[in-house]
Amino acid sequence: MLVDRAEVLVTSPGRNFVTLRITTDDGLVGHGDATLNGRELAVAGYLREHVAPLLLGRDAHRIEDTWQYLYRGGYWRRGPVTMTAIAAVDTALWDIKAKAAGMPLYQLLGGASRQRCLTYGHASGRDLPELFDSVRQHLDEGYRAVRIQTAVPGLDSVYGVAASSAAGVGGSGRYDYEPARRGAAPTEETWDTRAYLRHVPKVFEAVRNEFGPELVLLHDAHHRLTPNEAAQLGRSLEPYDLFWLEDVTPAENQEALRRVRQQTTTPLAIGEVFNTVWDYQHLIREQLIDYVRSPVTHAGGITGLRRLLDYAALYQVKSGMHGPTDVSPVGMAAAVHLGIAVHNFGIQEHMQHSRATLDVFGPAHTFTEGGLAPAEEPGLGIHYDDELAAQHPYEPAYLPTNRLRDGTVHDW
Ligand code: CS2
Ligand code: MG
Repeated sequence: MLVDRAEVLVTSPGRNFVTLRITTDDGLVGHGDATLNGRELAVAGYLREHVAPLLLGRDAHRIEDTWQYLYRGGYWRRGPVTMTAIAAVDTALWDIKAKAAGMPLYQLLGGASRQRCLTYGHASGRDLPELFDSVRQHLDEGYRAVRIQTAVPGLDSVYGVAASSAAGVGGSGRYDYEPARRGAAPTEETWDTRAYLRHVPKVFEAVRNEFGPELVLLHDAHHRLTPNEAAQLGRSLEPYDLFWLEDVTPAENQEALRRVRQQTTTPLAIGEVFNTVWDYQHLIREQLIDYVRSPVTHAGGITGLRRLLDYAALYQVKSGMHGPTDVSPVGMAAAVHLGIAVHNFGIQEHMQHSRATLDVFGPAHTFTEGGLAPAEEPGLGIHYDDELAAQHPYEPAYLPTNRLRDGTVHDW
């Protein structure tokens, strides 16, 4: 079963997506997500110019060999562009192998370890009434866990907070927040850590008072704090029993988490911008975190992420795969197949895609009782509509940037 074609598909139904499609000489088709938010064309170019030509004529069954060939053979290893490109090839080949075997991918990965993958949704609000409204919306839809993001008094716009309910993805009327903005350059936001640290604990107190002790709550600090500020926040949120506090500090310096871990018992999740097990080595071995956030799409695919999760399992660290709208329905399908199979599954992020996106990708996984279950058909369960995709050409879009009040560039 040889690779006959490798196509790089770019479409923009509400937001930009890059997908790799591999077709074998006996007509089997596999898809892999290659979307890197705000840098989409870098991965598309890497695949089109440097990887697709190398795949033609290769044995599609040799997934591990192809992974190593692209990782070691590419000489320049790791990093978001390379590992997203490798992820797309890997996922497409696993899709094909599962179709060749006539079974859903999770069956090939060892079968189901649970009925469904618990997910969390994105609740946000500019004020408490909006936030409560957004939480109720998620509960009405069946979510059992919600991430809480809120505006900060004195700051115009903050990560994770929809400008209004009407601003929801594809005009959904939901408080969904799409971080990437179409345009020729990034928008610029202003950040103030002290204002944020004063405000967030009060919000969680109000949410607990309103919704009680059992609702599963999460929060994303989005890489903005120093280790000591992160320790402060973790400690101030302990009374509200968070499932996790995410990306408290950039963590390029993994040791920085020691300081946070020493100061607070609030569970920590890190890694959506990490691409290989090496980015986590100390974090996992010293159990400085409780959840790894890398998605299939950015961590070298099923092969790369499964290896990372196997390492994490040795230290009782669980999965918490990144699942915003910039992980395409292909990436989400792969996450659900892997998530339902691995033992050390923790939770799956599930920000809902727009109707336009779902129409293009036709994912067959299902959301019931607050969890995602994989499609019960051979492969990943993706039905990509070329005609619809062609109606949504790529448009430049960027993630915002951040500056402190004195103009200093800060982590967004
Ligand atoms: C976020 C993302 O979902 C999350 O946890 O950190 O929304 C992130 O900002 C985007 O994926 C960036 O592309
Ligand atoms: Mg995040």
